[in-house]
Amino acid sequence: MNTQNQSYREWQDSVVYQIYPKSFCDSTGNGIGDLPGIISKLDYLQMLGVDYLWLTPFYPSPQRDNGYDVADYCSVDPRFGTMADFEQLVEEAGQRGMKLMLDMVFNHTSTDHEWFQKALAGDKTYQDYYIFREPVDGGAPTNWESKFGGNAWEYVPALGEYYLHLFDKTQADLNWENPVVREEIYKVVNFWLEKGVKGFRLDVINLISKPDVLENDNEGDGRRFYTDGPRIHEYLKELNARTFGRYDDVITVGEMSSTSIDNCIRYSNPRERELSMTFSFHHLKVDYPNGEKWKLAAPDLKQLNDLYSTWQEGMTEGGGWNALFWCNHDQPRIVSRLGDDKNYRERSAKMLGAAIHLMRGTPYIYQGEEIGMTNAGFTSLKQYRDVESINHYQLLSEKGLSESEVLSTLAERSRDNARTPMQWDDSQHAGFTTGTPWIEAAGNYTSVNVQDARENGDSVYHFYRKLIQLRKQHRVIVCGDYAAFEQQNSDVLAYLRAWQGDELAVFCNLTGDIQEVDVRRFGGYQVLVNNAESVDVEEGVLRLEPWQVVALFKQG
Ligand code: TEU
Repeated sequence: MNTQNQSYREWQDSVVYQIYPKSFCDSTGNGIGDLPGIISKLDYLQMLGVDYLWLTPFYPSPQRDNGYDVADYCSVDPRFGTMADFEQLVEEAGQRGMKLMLDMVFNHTSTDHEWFQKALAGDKTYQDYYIFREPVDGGAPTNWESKFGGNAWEYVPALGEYYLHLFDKTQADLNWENPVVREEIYKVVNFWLEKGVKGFRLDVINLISKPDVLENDNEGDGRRFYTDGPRIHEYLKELNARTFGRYDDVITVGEMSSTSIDNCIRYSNPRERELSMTFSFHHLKVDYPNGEKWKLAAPDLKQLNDLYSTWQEGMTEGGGWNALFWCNHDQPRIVSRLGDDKNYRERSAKMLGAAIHLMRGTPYIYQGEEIGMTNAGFTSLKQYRDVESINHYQLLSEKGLSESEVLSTLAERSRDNARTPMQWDDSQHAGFTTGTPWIEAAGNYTSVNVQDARENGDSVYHFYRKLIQLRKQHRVIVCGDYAAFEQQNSDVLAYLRAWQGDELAVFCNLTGDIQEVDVRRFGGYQVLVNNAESVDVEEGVLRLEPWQVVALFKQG
């Protein structure tokens, strides 16, 4: 695909850093991370070189789903600080050249939200803010399943009706068909725009449009009826026009569950005036046998290769824009999941970082990924905090798995793997808090921490700094097209980037074994990236060490 005629927007050489405030840095000693804690680490983030800071929800919430159950969209939960703290964060980040991206959870509210409380009290106006339905055959209106397990409807005896919750029963789905609800949403976005926010991450935004008629799904869990739903593009165009689309310096990213390339092109092609870019998750399901998250299997590397080719080439062809990521607050740590966090932790972490940072799109770094943080290593249910994980402990036990099988599954799949405290140094609780942390730190913080990473010039941290700098130095990384490098070995992720004569060839060994690639056509190219001691090319054959990444570059 020739990308010469595509125009590029200023933000497209940017990198976003995701902060999970609850686990980032606690300034008060109450064991919970907070906004002043983030402010205290802005120099570290500036040194890393990131452009946007995406904060997951810090709004008032009962914390049933760690803030994705919002009880008030336009204020700060006291456990995280005050609105003055937020305003200071915007100001001080701006002084360091960084902008704030906030997480907007518009598919559902907490059942503690005053809107839902008024609905429960019988106020018809507010009942129409949600999706209430009469029982069908004496039971739930449909057989749809919650993504956290169980049925997706909750019965309210006082009303004699059910309400829909695609997630936890304390997260009631909003009725986007109702124009009054949409107006409420626009007020929220404009409130934060007026606070100087320059980015928005839209939580499961492609689930907001439900069909007029809700029916049983006899082929699945119901997602085919509401995913990329009937009016989703209409809603996003209206949201864009009434809020962030009125600014030319605000970026948006939609979290798109179970979506398609065609939809993501429509969501992110600038001609559509919907969003700037999209998160899709297919590449993070290559270790889900038959798409089942709670079953363990080795990753399918051929599927991973194919997915990257189709999504990179497909989105480029259609003028869409990918968010590039491995980690977030819902995903296990990638160095544990796809790398080797025992024998090659730093090298495999660097390889995985380079694999996506040299692709076409906007890279997202999740807190701790830049120092190669690993999964939590929890061995007991009492260490877990995540509602989804705790639900599945019960569900897997009911399916007959033994205690050790259940705990082994949680240890690999739990979202808590990403939510352990950021590891700042080797002091107690990894320097995250002087109190008792709301969740235990991973046991390796004495050797895996920011202090060591900054002092070690060969650390994952300094490698990520270089990746971020390369994106700003070489337009081929931002603007270049993408083509899979034709080779039959799926244990190597290999691709080519080209832009106005510049060429970049990237070779990632996805395994702990030595791999060989024919690179005769790249003779004379310079080594731009290498995470091992040396680059071994003999007679046109590149010999990749375990977990080695090599990027070869030719100036046009
Ligand atoms: O995640 C939606 C989502 O698709 C994942 O949560 C996934 O379904 C879940 O982890 C089961 O594997 C967003 C937020 O990122 C997540 O933290 C929230 O729990 C969820 O929406 C509900 O708001």
